[in-house]
Amino acid sequence: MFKKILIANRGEIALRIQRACREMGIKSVVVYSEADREAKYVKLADEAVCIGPAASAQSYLHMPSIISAAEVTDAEAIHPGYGFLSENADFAERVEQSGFVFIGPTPECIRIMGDKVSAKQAMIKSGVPCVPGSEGALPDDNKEIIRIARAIGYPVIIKAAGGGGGRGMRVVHTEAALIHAVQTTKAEAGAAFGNPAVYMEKFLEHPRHIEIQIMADTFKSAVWLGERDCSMQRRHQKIIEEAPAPGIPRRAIERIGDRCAAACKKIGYRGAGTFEFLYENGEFYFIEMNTRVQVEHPVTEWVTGIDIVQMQIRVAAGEKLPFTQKQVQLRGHAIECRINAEDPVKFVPSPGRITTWHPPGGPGVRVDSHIYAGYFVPPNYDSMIGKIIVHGDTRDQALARMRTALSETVIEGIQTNIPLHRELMVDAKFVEGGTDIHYLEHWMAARKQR
Ligand code: MV4
Repeated sequence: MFKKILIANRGEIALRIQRACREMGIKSVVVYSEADREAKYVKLADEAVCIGPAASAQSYLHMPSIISAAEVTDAEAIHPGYGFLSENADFAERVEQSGFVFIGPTPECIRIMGDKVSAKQAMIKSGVPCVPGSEGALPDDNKEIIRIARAIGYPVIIKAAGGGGGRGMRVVHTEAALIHAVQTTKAEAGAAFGNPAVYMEKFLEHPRHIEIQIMADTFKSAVWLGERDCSMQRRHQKIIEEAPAPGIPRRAIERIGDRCAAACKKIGYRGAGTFEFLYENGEFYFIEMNTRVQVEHPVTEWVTGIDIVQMQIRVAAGEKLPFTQKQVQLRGHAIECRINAEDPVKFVPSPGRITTWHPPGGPGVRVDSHIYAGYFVPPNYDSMIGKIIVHGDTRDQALARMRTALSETVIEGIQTNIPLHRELMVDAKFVEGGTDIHYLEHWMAARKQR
């Protein structure tokens, strides 16, 4: 096992990784920007290295500074967390070329999944069902593009190969709008991702976002750890996640989970990963794969009893997965609410100093957060400041526990989205379960009317 790991991230996930290291007897080095210098999790680490100014481009995204920090502290491995450099294949490559272990999949796997066209082709080859669409990138010939759209049937969606997570997409409802939409999406993709390639899919109008967590070792073992329902989102930012997904037959989930695990073996995947699906009319359609640990990993940890971050570290150190698919048993129900420092109505960020922090507690409540009374939320990064996760024997018990947890939580000095979560936890349709990806935005539009 590693003696020392460098954590190339900040905030709650840096603290989460640090906790995993401490539990495993591994020393941790945290890197920090000038904006994070005073944060308690930085002081709590065994070692801390300043890697530059507040701006991410000059610190958490600056590869030479991070690799130098690993060199001067004699770390053996680098954990990238989520966001920042976590899905940057060039970074993974430079980490390995500098003699460190990258805690994640190979640069080749990251690269394949980063290009959404090659990711989809890899999935089709591995037997994972995908949204019907173009075979690979769209050709230049307009007649051919029109023919492809007719074969798929309107509405269609044009997506950038270099996009993902909702960036670089355009829905097209009629043939009259098609060519202009393709050209515009290509131009934007070229400018934003340095890759003008786009592809086309049937546009699904009312899907749910269901994802499968997988974990693979370097000994050809790969397992899936259940699903998460992440449909409650706004502008591609998830705010509530839960496991299991309400109302989806277990057999259907098991079929798709087994396909994901088989695909991992086929492509030589290593570490933690997530297959994202759209789920509509009883069918799963692959859209993207994430090659990192995700914000919402705790809900899976709680229903499986598996520590995903520890498992990432073990697999990266060359250990075998200590369990088989049969030994993965799901128990109860978990729900996560992401706590953002933002105006609960207008959603504008609300950075500043937290004066009061009273976290919730009691049976079945977990809080993953780096905040404390006196903590300054910097304006330079994502507004998520932590997560409240609850578990119960049933979904109803988990919901009750989340309502209690949210009622106990006090954050003063900044605005947060906790009032929004309190409303959603008693919303009839959410309580019923199974709302689609558009539900929250429609709900908010209706709330505005009131
Ligand atoms: C889609 C889709 C409907 N049909 N693809 C948005 C993020 C990116 N991961 C893929 N996205 C979508 N792809 C087809 N063929 C609808 C979305 C989508 C979405 C997906 C997941 C979660 C939230 C979403 C919000 C709007 C659109």
